[in-house]
Amino acid sequence: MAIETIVVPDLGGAESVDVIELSLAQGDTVGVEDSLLVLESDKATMDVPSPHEGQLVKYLVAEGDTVKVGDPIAELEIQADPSQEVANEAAESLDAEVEDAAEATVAPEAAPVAKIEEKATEFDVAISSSAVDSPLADSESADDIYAGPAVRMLARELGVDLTSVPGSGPRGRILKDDVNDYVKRALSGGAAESGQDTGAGIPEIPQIDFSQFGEIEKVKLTKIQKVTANNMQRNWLNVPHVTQFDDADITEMDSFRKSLKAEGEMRGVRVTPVAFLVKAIATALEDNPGFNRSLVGDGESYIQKQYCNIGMAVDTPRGLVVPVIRNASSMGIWEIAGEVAQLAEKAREGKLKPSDMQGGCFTLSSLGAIGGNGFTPIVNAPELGILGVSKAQMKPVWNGHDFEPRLMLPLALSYDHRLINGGDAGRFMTQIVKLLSDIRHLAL
Ligand code: CAO
Repeated sequence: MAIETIVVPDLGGAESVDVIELSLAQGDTVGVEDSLLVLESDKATMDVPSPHEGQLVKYLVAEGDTVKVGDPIAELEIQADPSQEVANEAAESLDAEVEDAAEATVAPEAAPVAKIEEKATEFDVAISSSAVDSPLADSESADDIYAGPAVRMLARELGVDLTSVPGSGPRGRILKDDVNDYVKRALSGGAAESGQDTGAGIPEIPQIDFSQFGEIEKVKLTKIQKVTANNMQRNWLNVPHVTQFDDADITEMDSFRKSLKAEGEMRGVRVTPVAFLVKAIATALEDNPGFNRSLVGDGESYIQKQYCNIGMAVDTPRGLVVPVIRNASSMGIWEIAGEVAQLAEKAREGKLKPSDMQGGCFTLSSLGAIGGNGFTPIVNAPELGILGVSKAQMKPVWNGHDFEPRLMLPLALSYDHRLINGGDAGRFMTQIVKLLSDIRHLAL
């Protein structure tokens, strides 16, 4: 037997990373490819797989440490002369990982040395993660959970459904302590009382054999549909929603928009009401910074964002995606209109990268081109608010003397009532209505 020191492998460009999880306990037996620990950079989490079969002597780092390429991280006791068979096995499985990682649009140069899980916090959270996630994931929904292999193993041992466990780690990552706390709460009957449990105790919808009523077909959900389903349920259960409604008089805005048609044709840009909505939201977000926050998982603090990125829900044949328009408050209407069209096209062609869908502060969901009088959108947590926009219609509006035909745009603002109160929402909505009703204010 010999002692082998394992070092931090090539990190695909990241200079230093944090150790966020030690996957084994001292003395544990480890197989080739088993995760030794999990590292986290600004953009990704990485499982560091064991290159050998053996036993963990000790870790040379602790959770929370910062490490760089080549730093020693663990000592393994291994056979002095590992068989060629084992080495081949490792090489083969690393090759397989490269393919998996490439499929998941993760930087290919980083894949041979560490399993990389790109981060995402919005509707897209698992689009990038599942194909390179832990081999221990044992169910389809488990693929989309932000947790490392050791946590998944612990959850499996304890029979815990990770979709019900709120994560307290960075960006909601589920930690071992979260699983243990969940079990403790469940055993003491306190899971529901704590207000944090999102799944336990909810009666299941009965499974029905529909074929008894007629011909049926069972169709697999797309990846995006599965991610959307999980995120919608998570957000619906976690966020105490309130939805506030108003109508904006966009008569002038729409005639100005139409007057831009010829210039738009020259520029190759079509200006729809969505460009004005993005601009109005970005302006209101800057003036109402309370909406540009996110609650921290510990419930003790919030993050105040100084940047202003607006997510835009796009309806695609594969499902709903939310690309992000960056720094929207500093953009003009032409620029925003171009960005809206470009992102919508990329979304429909399935060409959005995970990074195109990250970093949103607030979401716009416009069903204006489709129809409807109104709807109550679900907050895209950890954002605090979402504006649902329905179809503008000519309506008779009382001007103090007569009814006038005006083009009215129905708006619905859903917000997270944990951080936003009705007064905040009223001011935010009133400003959006004012900006859309008199777009000269957008220039101020
Ligand atoms: N009222 C009336 N007409 C509207 C409108 C509104 N609120 N919003 C857009 N329109 C019009 C546009 O002006 C355009 O008509 P013209 O070319 O004659 O001017 C037409 O509708 C088509 O718009 P579009 O859909 O091509 O482009 P858009 O910029 O309005 O919207 C996008 C882009 C990506 C937001 C939209 O295509 C989309 O995917 N919406 C769906 C979002 C969604 O699914 N939300 C639900 C999420 S929660 O389940």
